[in-house]
Amino acid sequence: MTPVPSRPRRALFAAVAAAALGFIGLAPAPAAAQEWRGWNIHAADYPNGIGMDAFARMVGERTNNRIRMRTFHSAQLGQQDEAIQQMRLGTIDFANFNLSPFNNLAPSTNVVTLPFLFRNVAHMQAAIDGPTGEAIAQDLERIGIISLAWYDAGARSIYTTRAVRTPADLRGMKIRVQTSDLWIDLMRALGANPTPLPFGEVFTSLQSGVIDGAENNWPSYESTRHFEVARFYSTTEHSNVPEVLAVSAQRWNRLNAADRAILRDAARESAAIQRRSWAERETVSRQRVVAAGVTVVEITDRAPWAALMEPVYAKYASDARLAEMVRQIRAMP
Ligand code: BDP
Repeated sequence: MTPVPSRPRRALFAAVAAAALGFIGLAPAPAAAQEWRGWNIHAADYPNGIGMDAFARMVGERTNNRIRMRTFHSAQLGQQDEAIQQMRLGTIDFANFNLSPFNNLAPSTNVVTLPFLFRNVAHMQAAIDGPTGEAIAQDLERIGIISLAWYDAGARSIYTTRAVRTPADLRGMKIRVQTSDLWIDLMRALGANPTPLPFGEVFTSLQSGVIDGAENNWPSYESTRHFEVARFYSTTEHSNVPEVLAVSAQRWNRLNAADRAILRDAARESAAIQRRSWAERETVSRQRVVAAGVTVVEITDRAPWAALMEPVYAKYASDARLAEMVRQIRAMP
């Protein structure tokens, strides 16, 4: 006869059984769980941070936490150039990058960086969501970076410590640029003295007078507080270079087709979230800096600026493949 467990023993038995069932039923198999580290240059509440966190959450939910993603915001894992190297080595698993730091590594990224190419953000989005984006994704894959979706970065304009109304006003001014040959030549063609620096060094460099200005969109100008030290924002809107939400090929190559589809879908959905948040933040950022007393120099006639860009096109868009990409972008309705 099987002895019936006494009351306390029955309770213990039930508790152990429940714990075992709970473990089997709820906890993910520990061996299969992956921890992914994400890099973000911006703060968590910036549109890109909001997009990346949404991406991570969706991937976690849809893989039952087999893929657990955590984004390290505010450049905790280093500046952009280092983060790109780390992605290629596989020590960072996913990230949101601006495409300009790829200019020297992936030729087609030069096309979307080119000055005064896109008529507006809608034009840029149509290009990057179409064949232009596919060409860039191919080039990035060759250097170990898998593009999943494209994030907005608005239009970039020049901001300075004294008012700039015409290219002549820029002559000899030290203007910070991202680390890219195209950016150096672009600033030179405008008559300025280009100074490549990591994003995180711009504030102190403005403060100490190492540079006289930089260029960026409204949200970056505001969130970095650069507006406190460079009080003039000239709406040159010279580049609409977009951004990528990407994963390391090291990780990607080990994923099965089903998980790849989960990541792609989540990335696209996160881009829709980022773009909505971007549109709102552009307005808010502009209002904030104006309220803080920044002088906005409205550039209404961009023709004199665009006219100076001819050498940049000659150098970066003359190769047959890139010239064709430019032609197709210009021909878009
Ligand atoms: C911001 C981009 C960021 C760049 C930064 C820069 O979102 O990725 O690092 O500009 O100018 O708009 O370095």
